[in-house]
Order: sequence, then C-alpha cells, then structure tokens
Amino acid sequence: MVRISGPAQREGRAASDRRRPTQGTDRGIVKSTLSPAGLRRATRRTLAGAAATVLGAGLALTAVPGPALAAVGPQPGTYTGLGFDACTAPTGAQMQAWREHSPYRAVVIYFGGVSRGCAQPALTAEWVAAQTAAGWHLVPMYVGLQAPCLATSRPRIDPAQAAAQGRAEADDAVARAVELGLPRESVLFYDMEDYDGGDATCTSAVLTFMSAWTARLHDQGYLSGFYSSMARGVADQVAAYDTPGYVRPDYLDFARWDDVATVSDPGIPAGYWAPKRRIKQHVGPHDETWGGVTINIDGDYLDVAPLPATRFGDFTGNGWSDLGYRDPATGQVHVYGGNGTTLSGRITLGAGWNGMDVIIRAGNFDRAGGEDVIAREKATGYLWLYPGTGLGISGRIKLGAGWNSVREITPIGDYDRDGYQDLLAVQSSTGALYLYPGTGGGAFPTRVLLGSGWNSVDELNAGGDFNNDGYPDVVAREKSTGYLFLYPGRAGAPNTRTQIGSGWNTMRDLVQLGDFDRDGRPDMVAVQKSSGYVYQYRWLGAGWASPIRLGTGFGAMTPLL
Ligand SMILES: [Ca+2]
Ligand SMILES: [Ca+2]
Ligand SMILES: [Ca+2]
Ligand SMILES: [Ca+2]
Repeated sequence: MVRISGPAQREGRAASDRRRPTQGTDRGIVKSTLSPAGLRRATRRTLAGAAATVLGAGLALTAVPGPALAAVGPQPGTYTGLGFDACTAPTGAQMQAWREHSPYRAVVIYFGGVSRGCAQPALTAEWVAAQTAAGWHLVPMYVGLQAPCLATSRPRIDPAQAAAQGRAEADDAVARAVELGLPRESVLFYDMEDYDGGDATCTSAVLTFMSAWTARLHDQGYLSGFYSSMARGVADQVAAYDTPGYVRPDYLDFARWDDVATVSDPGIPAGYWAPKRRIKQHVGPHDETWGGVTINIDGDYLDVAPLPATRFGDFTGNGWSDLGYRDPATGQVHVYGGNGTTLSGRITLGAGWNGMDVIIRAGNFDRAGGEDVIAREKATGYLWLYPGTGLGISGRIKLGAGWNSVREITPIGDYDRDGYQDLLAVQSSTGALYLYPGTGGGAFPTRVLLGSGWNSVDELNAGGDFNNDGYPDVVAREKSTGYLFLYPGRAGAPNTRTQIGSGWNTMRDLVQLGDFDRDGRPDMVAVQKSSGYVYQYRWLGAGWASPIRLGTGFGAMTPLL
C-alpha cells in the first residue's frame, strides 16, 4: 500500500515555535490595529459596499466571449515597481489616465470570492485584455472564506471542513479566472484578513485551507499567492514554510503600512518566497489623483517573475512534475501528480508492465502531446515508446531491438541539443557509456561513445542541469563506495566528475524528477531500501537539501520513473 505524505504531518509544530513580530515596534501594525481608518485591506474591501456584492459579482463575472480579445499572458508576469489596488476596478478611461500620468504599472483586481466587498462593473474579460495590452500587470485577488477566529459577519472557514473548502474555493477562483481570460500560470492570490486573537486551532484551519487551495490551483495549472498582514497571517505562513507536507503558496503579498517601498521585511527570512515572489502593500487607503482622475487606493510594491518551468517530469501537463512507479503485485504503472510539495491524484497507465525490465520516462520524446514512457521488453530485448497523452498512454511504437545488451537505460534530456530527447546506456559487456540521440521515434541513429569504465556505477541519473550551464548533466552512484558523483555535461563526453554525496547505497531507484518544486534547480527521488520511504532530494546548487519524505509504502514498488 502506497501512502502519500499529506497535511497530517504538519501538526507536529508547537504554537510557541511560530515567529511572531513584536507588535510594539511594528508601526504599521499598530496603526492598522488601532485606527479605524487603518483597517487592513480585507476588512475595508469586504465591508465596503456589502449590499452590492451579489449583484455586482453577478454583473462582473458574466463571461465575455469574443475572438477580438488580445492574448493575455500569465499575470502578474515579470515586474518590479509600484502598483495599487482599488476596491472597484477602475474604468478603462481611468486606467488610461493613470497609465499615462501615474508611476503605477500594476493593479490588484478583486476577481472573486464570497467576501469580496465591491461591485466590479468594469471587470470583464475585455477589460483584462485591454489593460494587459496597455502594459498593466494584474494581481488577481480572491476574497473568500475568512479565518475561523476572525470577528466578522462574513462566511468563515469551518475547521472540520478546511481542506474541502480550500479546494472548493480554488475551483471557484479558477472558474472566475477563466471567465476573465486569465490564463494558466497566473498567480491567484487569496486575501486572508489578518486574524489577530486566534489560537492554534485557528492557525491549523487556515494552514489546512491554504495548503488545499494551493495544491488545487496547481492541479489546474494556476499558481498560488497569499495576502495578509504581518502580525498573524504572514507569521503563520512563515512558520509553516518548510513544514513537511505543507503546500505553501508560491507568492506572498504582505501588508505593512510603513510607506517603505520594498519587498524585504525582518519578519520574512530572505530565502523565503525568493527570488521575485513577493508583493508588499506598504501604503494604506488614501486618495491619489493622476491625469485628473482620483481613486482611493492602497499602495503596493511588487517584485515578481514567473516560476521557472520544469524541463522534465510533467507527465500530466499542469506545469508540475510527477512521479511514476510500477506495482509488481498488479503489473500496473501509476503516476502521482506533483504539486511542488506533495503527491496526489494518481493516474494509471494500464497493466502488463511486469513483462518489462526497464521502464523510464523519456520527456516529450516524440514532441507530440505530453511526456512519454519508454520500456524494454524482457523476453525480446525490444525497446518500446509509449506516447503519453497527459491522462494515459496511446499505442506503442517499437524503437529497436537488441537493447538487452545494455543496462542503466536512462533519459538524459536533449544532451546534444538538437531538439530531441536522448537516452544514455552502459554496454554491459564493456562498461562503455553511450549516448543514443533521439529522433522522436523509430530506430536510433548510430550511438555515440561517451566514456569507459561505467560498470563501476550501478545507478545512473541524468538530464538535470546541476551546474546551470545549459547542458544536461549525469549523476552516478559508484557501486563499491556508495558515493554519488556529478559529471557535468557538455558537447561530447562529460567533464571530470565531482563527488556530491556519500552513503547512497542505502537507496535505490535514483530517478530524475525534473524541477519538482520549480525553484530553478533539478530534483531527484529515491527509495530508502530499509524503510520503503520515497524521498525528494532538492539540489541547492552546490549540495543537497535535507531529504523530504514524499511517501511511504514504496518498498515493493520498482522501478520509479
Ligand atoms: Ca504534472
Ligand atoms: Ca537530442
Ligand atoms: Ca549542466
Ligand atoms: Ca528544484
């Protein structure tokens, strides 16, 4: 039985471990806490114009189909600079005046949620297309269920239903985003009003809710953001940042009204939500006039860019790499969808795989549809390509015969950089390492000798760009020592190896995972022989982070792919 680590692991952290900024020295928080005019954005946005919410939302969310709309890229895209948010999205004419006369190039749009406060007569797909074409960066903000410990008449999270509610809110947010023409890879921010006065149950409910929100957005190809104030909402996210199983938001929008336009903050460790994953709301509500147009706004400072894309491992096509394995008891191959932190949503690639003694993922080998699977048939030595569809595989194609003379058949990405995915393998009789340049299907052209002496290694892993030079690299475990070595790739034979680990003979199935967490660096998975746990290994640029357990019960599951 394979179990996947989930939110249950999160509960080990004591409430006293949380980082909590000192309120007495936090002028922005004091201001927002004590002054009615300083109510944080969510309060103001949710309470203003409450009577108009339903009608306004209905009007605003009417889909506006039409082929004339300009293409909209993922929002907010790449931007460092000033932004603003207004309770109601300004009209096109107002936006034009501010585009011409104000320093702002980003605008927060309240695009959905039961707690959204203002009518949105302007906010349509046409508006979105027009504003992005005019050069505006949009920050989609969803104001849904609020923390259970918040004193509000608005709907709140039910701690017993927090995960289900987080998923449901994410589904609604995606529907609203689609109506507005906001494409996948856009960041959908959740506006969680700060919940001072809460307790551990409240924090737990918010984290469970947000974890489910983020995971569900990832399932659907959208990215997650979190907005709150520093006092509690952001402090809880900071405390949970590295908690195993917690699917943290990809981007952070934090409120500290100290008029300092920066995304740095002493309450947020520098390595968190970095690089370019932050927005600060640094100015509270006030009127500004540009080009003769006055709007009541909050001031924001953005430093954002899209997440790096994984180059490998996204079988399901939602932007996040996945993990596959064979269950020998059934002969089935399964693929668990990754969301950057955990695994969920298993799909099955059929049965009958016990006749194969090699099963690997091959990237998008045939350059059609999604990622593909390659397998070697034990009885014949034939190599087969199973084109992936994102949901499964379609009819197989024979790539060649005689493959039982090699071992460690390994995907290496596009090693020779001709646009096609390639394979590596070791000739069992000689220990020679060969590159098999892919052509997308059919027989491989002449293989290329890359090196000798490779019978001294018993695990090969390739395709990740560990030294960030644009060439896929090779990782190998030395049989006699259990050391892990990195062989930097280049045109021709790999460069001189460097040792990047020891003790790896306690593991098996060291498999490339692509960039699982989309931090721009390759990741790897392996099964611990003694426990059957599957671990993720994050490459940090010069070494590995502490392994992260992704699942248990993998003792009998082999191979991973
Ligand atoms: Ca995926
Ligand atoms: Ca190639
Ligand atoms: Ca490289
Ligand atoms: Ca990574």
